[in-house]
Amino acid sequence: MSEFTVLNPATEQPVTTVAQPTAADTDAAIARADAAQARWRAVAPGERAAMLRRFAAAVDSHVDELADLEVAGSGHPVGQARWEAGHVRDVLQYYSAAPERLIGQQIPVPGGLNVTFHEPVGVVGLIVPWNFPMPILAWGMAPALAAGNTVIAKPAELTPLTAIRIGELAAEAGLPDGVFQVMPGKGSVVGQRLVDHPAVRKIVFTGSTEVGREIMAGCARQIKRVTLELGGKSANIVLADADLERAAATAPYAVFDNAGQDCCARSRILVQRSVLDRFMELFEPAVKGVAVGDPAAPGTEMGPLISAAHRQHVASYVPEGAPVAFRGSAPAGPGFWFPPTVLAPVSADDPAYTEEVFGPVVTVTPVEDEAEAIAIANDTPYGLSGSIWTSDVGRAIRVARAVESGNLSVNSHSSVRYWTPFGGFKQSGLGRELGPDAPDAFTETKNVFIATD
Ligand code: TAP
Repeated sequence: MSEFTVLNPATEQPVTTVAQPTAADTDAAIARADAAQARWRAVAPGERAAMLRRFAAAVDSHVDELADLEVAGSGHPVGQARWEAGHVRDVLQYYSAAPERLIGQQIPVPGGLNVTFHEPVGVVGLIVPWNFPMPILAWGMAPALAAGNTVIAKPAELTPLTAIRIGELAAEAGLPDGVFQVMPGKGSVVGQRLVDHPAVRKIVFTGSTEVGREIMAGCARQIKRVTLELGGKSANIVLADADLERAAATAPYAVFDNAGQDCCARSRILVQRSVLDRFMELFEPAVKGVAVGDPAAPGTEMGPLISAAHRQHVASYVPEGAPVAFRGSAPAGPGFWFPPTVLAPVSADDPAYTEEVFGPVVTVTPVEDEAEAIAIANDTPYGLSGSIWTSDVGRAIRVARAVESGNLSVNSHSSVRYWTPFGGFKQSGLGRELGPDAPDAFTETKNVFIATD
């Protein structure tokens, strides 16, 4: 079995090595998951709920340990990493209520009784990217398990540590053998096998649109169920009647959080021309005030990028002569650092303006009015997220309804709340995660008619 060395992105030093499973190891895990599925779905709903609550409690008592692993292995600022570990607990807790609420329907029909059941789909393959290893794992794992499925999670090769630990905590909390397994390894080996193996009945994939397209094509061969959460190029629309102080103070965090490695990053700021100068005056100190540095230090707001290769990719969007309006700071020395960078004015064909950068780079573009803001916001193959700043309630609703995007926030930058559905329009994805209906995406509706005559 080969090994992968996990690097600390803030120091470039090795953290640990992780064994890489082969395709045959993956097949063995799928066989275990398949065998466990019949037993797991037969566990009484109340008992399944109790097991998920014990799993949540186990995560809760290891929040600091999980956060430290994410700081070391992914470079996330420790405050954010603690929030992420707590989020795993909360998502498990939320969906622990689902087993006892998988309620079907009784439908009036002639000649008998008609009822529907929500049956688990079976073995679920969960393919997770490196940018939010813990939250994205939880969004698939918790509702899938609650609905009676068994789950094999494949974390990104670069960031497997927290998923491996969460897998151990599941076992310690008493989840039966084979119900939840973590298979760190290459997408081209483990991930591909999950897509190709007929015993895996559903794939939940988060990652790039490019790989997502291949996964969807692979699933199509077996009519395998698939949920996709893909890229984004979201707009932060600041209209002239907005609270400019708040809009400018919060805009850096809407794109530089997680060093911009966020599918929901509002990487295109669209500002009504009449307030552009004032917005930029306020935005500059806000960008320069972002605390970039050691992720283990409590006050840090932004850490490094995930890898040297990714930093090179992000840097390609800011070539020599790029229209840099202003930049924040970044430490010198080892680590995959890249400073918060504001580009303005940008041309309409600048790749930084048209493509997902997935790094701390934002463009600022003037718009004449509401209509132009909507047109530009929608002029992208993506449609995941976005923000609208205005003090006019009617206008906020009008713009929110017109922007082709799955998750919008008004006078805030909220995207992901586990109580509400999350997912993308257009090439940002397929299906929804989270919210009260998430377990349904892991079930098949079965209709049963019982003759009474
Ligand atoms: P990808 O390269 O697409 O990788 C995502 C996951 O897929 C990784 O676990 C990867 O494994 C695996 N994978 C790669 N090739 C595969 C294959 N042929 N078959 C099965 N699995 C395969 O993305 P990334 O670089 O990790 O993440 C960045 C991208 O993801 C960005 O474009 C971002 O927008 C998007 N993203 C979207 C969202 C949402 S919620 N919409 C959230 C996070 C990220 P390896 O680690 O071995 O490559």
